[in-house]
Amino acid sequence: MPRLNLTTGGESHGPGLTAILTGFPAGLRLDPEFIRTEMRRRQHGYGRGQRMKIEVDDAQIRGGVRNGETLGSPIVLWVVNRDYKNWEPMMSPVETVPHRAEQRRVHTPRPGHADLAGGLKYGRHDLRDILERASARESAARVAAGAFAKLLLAQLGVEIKSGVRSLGPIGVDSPVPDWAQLQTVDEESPLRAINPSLEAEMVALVDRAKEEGDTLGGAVTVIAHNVPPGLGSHVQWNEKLDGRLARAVMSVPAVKAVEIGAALSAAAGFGSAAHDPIERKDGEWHRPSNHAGGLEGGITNGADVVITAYKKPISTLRKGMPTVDLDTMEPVTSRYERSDVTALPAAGVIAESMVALVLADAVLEKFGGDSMAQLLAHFAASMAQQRDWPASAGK
Ligand code: EPS
Repeated sequence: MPRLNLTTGGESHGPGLTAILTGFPAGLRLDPEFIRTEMRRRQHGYGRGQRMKIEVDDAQIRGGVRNGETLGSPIVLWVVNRDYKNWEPMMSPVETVPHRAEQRRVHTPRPGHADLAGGLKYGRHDLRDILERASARESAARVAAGAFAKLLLAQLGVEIKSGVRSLGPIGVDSPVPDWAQLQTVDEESPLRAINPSLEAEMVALVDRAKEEGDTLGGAVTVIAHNVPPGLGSHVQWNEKLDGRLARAVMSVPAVKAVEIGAALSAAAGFGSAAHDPIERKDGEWHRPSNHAGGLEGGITNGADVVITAYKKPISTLRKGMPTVDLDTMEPVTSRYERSDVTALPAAGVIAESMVALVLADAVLEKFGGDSMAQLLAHFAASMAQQRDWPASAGK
């Protein structure tokens, strides 16, 4: 991200998680209740494990904010792991624990998790040293930072929402949703399904997977509404906003594919069906469809930015998977470490946060400013110029 930078730190069962967000302008008034709600939204969802009953995630602000307003200095956030007390002293960063090596040491790498690749890379004796950081718990820190990005974007009128489009095989043929459909997603429903008529079937499938010791993935769609045209650029590969968004959304734990707009169906048909006609209505640019998902040439075109993330099933299965025991080098079944059956609704909230961070970064890149007042003034001037285009371009 050229303007913002987010670094997170912390292990799943360590004392807590830190997020440090730099490049954020001064003068944004915070809404603590909104930040809290975002953290709770990430914890919600049918199919989560016992951990979410232990944690009550909250982002404590440790820097970069004074009396409820950002200062322009690094925003420092701290999310406590309540579960840490159950893992002390084994997960203590400072205490030396006798026989630490034998305490819940992990030596059967789980297929699909970072265990084997991370163990090979970092040369650790205990795969817990890998899995503690690879755990999706880290995403709590991203959602905390993402709430700041969402609050910034809200000042420009940009809103972001998500919903579960499919779970396992249920809903795989659902069409790409639009903003109006996402507005109807019931935040309190078990799986935040976009099509509520699929919800009961989805819940039953989660129950079945749980009974069988298995896990599930699926697809979540995120839409950013009222995005100003002109974010990102066509001029250089790494400035294209579709690529920047795809990278950020792909980094959400277990996401293995990212689709912009209706890319999958577009790729299977003719160009005449894929592209969105250009119309001029009442002095405004109008597109009767949005197959492009709000991005053309790597630049936002004013339509809603639509991104679908495809998440593989969680890689910790109660029934285990074939693997090799690192102590004996013999084939065994992977050991079970408490986990979720599915975390799809949470993935939607994390993906929203990543989209918010990338869009906030692109907004700051285009409109600039060290304070919200400067940013909003530059934004208003730029939008006025765009409204008059092409006349404003002269001859
Ligand atoms: C998570 C916390 C973790 C997991 C989950 C996400 O808690 P624990 O490992 O203590 O049960 O529930 O992580 C994974 C599914 C994973 O594969 O890493 C959280 O806070 O989101």
